[in-house]
Formats: sequence, C-alpha cells, structure tokens
Amino acid sequence: MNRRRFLASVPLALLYARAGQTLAQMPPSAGLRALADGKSFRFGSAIDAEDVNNPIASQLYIDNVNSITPRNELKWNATEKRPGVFSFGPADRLVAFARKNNMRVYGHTLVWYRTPDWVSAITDAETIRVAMNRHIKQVVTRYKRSIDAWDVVNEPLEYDAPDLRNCVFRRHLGDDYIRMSFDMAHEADPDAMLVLNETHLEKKSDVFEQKRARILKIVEDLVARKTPIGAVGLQSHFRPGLDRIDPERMGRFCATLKDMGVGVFITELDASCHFLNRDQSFTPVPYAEIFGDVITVAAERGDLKGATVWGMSEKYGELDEKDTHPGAACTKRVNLYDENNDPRSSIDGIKRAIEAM
Ligand code: 9MR
Repeated sequence: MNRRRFLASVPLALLYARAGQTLAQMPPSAGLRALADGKSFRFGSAIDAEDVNNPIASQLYIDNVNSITPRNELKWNATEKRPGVFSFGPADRLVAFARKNNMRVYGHTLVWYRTPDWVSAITDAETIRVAMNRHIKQVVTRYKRSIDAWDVVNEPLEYDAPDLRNCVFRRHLGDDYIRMSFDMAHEADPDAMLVLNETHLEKKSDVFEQKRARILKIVEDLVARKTPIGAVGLQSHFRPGLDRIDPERMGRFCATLKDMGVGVFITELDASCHFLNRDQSFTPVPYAEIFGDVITVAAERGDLKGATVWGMSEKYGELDEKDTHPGAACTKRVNLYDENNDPRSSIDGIKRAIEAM
C-alpha cells in the first residue's frame, strides 16, 4: 500500500490525533467540495507544493475543492529560471495530487511582467517573441492532459491605473503581445480555456471602472480578431478598510463580457487586513459577505466558469504585510480556515453563493 492509499484509508480523526491536534480542532467533514460537485461548479484554491506532504493541510483541500491552482510552481520564475532550461518537479507533484484526488488544475501563469532577470534583460522583438513562444509551448504542451485552464496573461494593466504596463513583452512587441500570447497558448492546447487575469476589476472606484473599460476594449479587440479568449479572471484580493465590491459596475462588466461570448473566473479570492484600521469610520463587512458576494454577482450577471480562493488555511498561509503597515489587524491573509484550522465565516459566504446557483 503506498503512502497515499494508506492516508486515504486512515480516518481524518486519526490523522489529527497523530499530528497531536485535538478533535475539536477538526474542520467540519462536510466541506465545500460535495456542494460544488453537486452543482457542477468549479471551486478551487491556490496550493503550495509543501501542502501535499502535510496530511492535515492536504485533507482541507480534499474536503473542499475540485480544482487547484499551483500558487507559484508554474510561474516563469519557477519553470524556466535559465533560458531553455525547464524544471517541473514541484508542479508535477501538485498535478499528481490533483489526479489522485480527481481535481482539475488551473495553470497560473504564462506571461507576466514579473519574469526571471534574463527575460527582462532581452532587448529586441525577435528574441522576446522566440523566448515567449518556447516558454508557452513547452509548459502548455507538457500539461496538455492535466491542466485545462490557463492564466495566459497576468496583470497586463498597472495596479492603480488603467494603462498597459510597460513590461518587457510590450516594450518590444507592442500592445499586440497579448494577442500573440493567447494565439501561442491556443496553438499548444486548442482545448484549454484561456484567461486574461487582472486585479481590482470587482471593486468600487473610478480608477477601477477605468480598468474595467480598458479590459473590455482589449477583449473586444481579441474577439474581433478571433483570438480564443475563454474568460477574464477577476483576482478579487480584497482589502477590507480600503476597498469593497461594486456589485453594479462589476455586474455590468461581467454581463458585457457574457454578451461577447466571454466568461469570468474568480481567480484569487482572499482578504487582507492591514488596512482594517486605516479608516476609523469604516465598518469591516464580515468575511462571509466579502467571499460570497463576488461569486454571487459573477454568477448572476456573467458566465461564471469557476471560483478559486488564494489559500485554504492561514495556519500554512502567507504573511500579510503587517510590518509595512503598523497597527495592522492581523498577520496572515484571510482564507477559509484560521491559524488554528478553525473554519471562518468566509466558508458560509461561499456556501451560500454556490447553493444559490
Ligand atoms: O501568493 C504569491 C506569493 O507567494 C508570491 O511570492 C508572489 C510573487 O510571485 O505572488 C503571489 O501571488 C500573486 C499572484 O501570482 C498574482 N496576483 C497577486 C497574487 C498575490 O500577491
């Protein structure tokens, strides 16, 4: 019996006992997965390579999601640190975990301004085009049978402005680098759903409305040129105390995409708390609302292809930027389970959103 079969045969309670935790700390056994499967809804989480070696962390994924997104393992920085030298070990382990547990895998990400130094040092169009093509072809082809959706271009716009980023790809190939990336990915896997992933598209503010308008223009151009874009990714990293969802304008955005035959995907849903104390008059909305509302609006107004949270448990999760924000209300980004692996109300919000589908 291999380790996985052995672990699968051990009741969860026993795993907790073995890991020195009390039964009271166990998450509820009926996680979100059964609900999502029942609704044929793709519900996922970002995962780190080390999570699959930890029986408690991995059980949280098994209980809750039918899709995983490797958080960092498929980024250019991880897969092709040196030109033409590819390494896939950690990504392969996550894909194997998904296969064993009958989960889908969402690929993040092919073309992003955060590249290895050798890529950003490229100085001409032909060299960057060849590097892009080799990278996309190699990575997408390798996972053709195991990854069915890709963030092809990630964060093409400035964080707080509606302008295209001056990344190395755009510097040498012009705005057309976006279309080229999608065409290259489609050539490598014609069946994959190809996604344009961006920040702040779900939030209130005039600048973010301008970002929505800019993304719509890009998608319109892609569709007009018959470039195969399946969805726009709404990252949905919420900063309670600073920003909140704009149901009306986000809804209109999702509906406009739907009219063009393009879906939406909630790709990186989580909350941070370093802004909580910034606005004393701000009443933070409960996490159930933050996590639930964005899925509900996308499902009601757009063609929602799935939703992914950017981490399952704060116990194994990423540090928030507390150090740079004195007085921050917490140290970890808010996920579905807290630092003791106790469920948060974010789970209830997601549950309600999926139940209503
Ligand atoms: O959560 C990711 C963190 O572990 C990485 O260090 C960082 C840089 O690669 O990226 C984080 O994930 C980001 C994602 O790739 C793109 N959207 C914003 C995410 C959160 O910062």
